[in-house]
Amino acid sequence: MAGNRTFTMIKPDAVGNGHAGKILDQILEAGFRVVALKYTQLTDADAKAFYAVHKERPFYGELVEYMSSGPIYAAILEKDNAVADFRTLIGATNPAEAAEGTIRQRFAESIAANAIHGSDSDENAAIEGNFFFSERERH
Ligand code: RTP
Ligand code: MG
Repeated sequence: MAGNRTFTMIKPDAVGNGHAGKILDQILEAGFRVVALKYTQLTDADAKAFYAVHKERPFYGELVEYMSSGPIYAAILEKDNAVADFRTLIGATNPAEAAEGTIRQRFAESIAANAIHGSDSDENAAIEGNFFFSERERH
């Protein structure tokens, strides 16, 4: 069975620090299949649109600036129970609260520069995957 899907970004801090390979390795080791992958950089407008749900939050400006500050990897991942299992794998938003061995505990610098994104619902996983990948790029 193919399982279901989530969407992730390896964020600018983790790419800049050279952690992308180790993070991808941990994702694959955890049983996720990469069904789409690209190396790209968000423009200011892209980041504003992607994070529009957070536009009233106090950290929105900082988040948009940070997410457009350098290259990222964006990917669609497949696994049974993908959304929830991936959130467990990456750990809490604040790396100081992230469980031992999670991606954020291992690689994140701070609550803002926290290494990786994971969709929070099946619906958002589909919206976010479609934001980055055309129909031809996801199978
Ligand atoms: P993500 O969407 O990136 O997977 O993270 P999340 O669900 O764990 O956290 P969310 O509440 O959706 O926040 C999105 C991203 O905004 C940044 N943030 N900064 N400075 C702050 O207090 C703060 N709070 C959140 C983080 O980069 C977070 O991942
Ligand atoms: Mg979120």
